[in-house]
Amino acid sequence: MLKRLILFACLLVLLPTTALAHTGLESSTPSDKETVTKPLTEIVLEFNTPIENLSTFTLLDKKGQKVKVDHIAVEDKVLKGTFKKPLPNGEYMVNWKIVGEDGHIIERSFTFTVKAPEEKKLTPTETAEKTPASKDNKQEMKPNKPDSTNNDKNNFMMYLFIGASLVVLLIMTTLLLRRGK
Ligand SMILES: [Cu+2]
Repeated sequence: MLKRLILFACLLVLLPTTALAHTGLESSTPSDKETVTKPLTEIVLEFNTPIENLSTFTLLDKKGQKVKVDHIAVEDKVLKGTFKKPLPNGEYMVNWKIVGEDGHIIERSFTFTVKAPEEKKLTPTETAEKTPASKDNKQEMKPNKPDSTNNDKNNFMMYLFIGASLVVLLIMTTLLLRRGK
């Protein structure tokens, strides 16, 4: 009886932790704040769990205008957008919105810059005098949603669950030990 109760209490502690491990972005190509120096025709986002088919992303340029993504596909953990033509040079923001394994909707964004040599302008002279990537171009585009908001909320809920479960466990053990004496 005692063993069973303790086992039950342990499960109480463990269950919420697994249930609350939300799906998150594992990696992306381009990655956050990356400057891509080759023609870019796809954006790939990899998550830490499989994601639902409803998952998608939008791409914005520096002015905040939507850039058309020709095709977006979800496969297991990967969300991939492809373009028929390479993206013009400039700064971009990816706003992704996915439905994770546990059914939670998670929204975040990241930025990247495309600075590929443009085919027409690529004369031998110009290739020779490649301008080094200036650093002041990188800034400006701040994600409209700070990455931390959702995470903080989720983490708080997780700690709340764990905390509550620990209290329950503690009370149960104390009661059981007392009764045993
Ligand atoms: Cu979740």
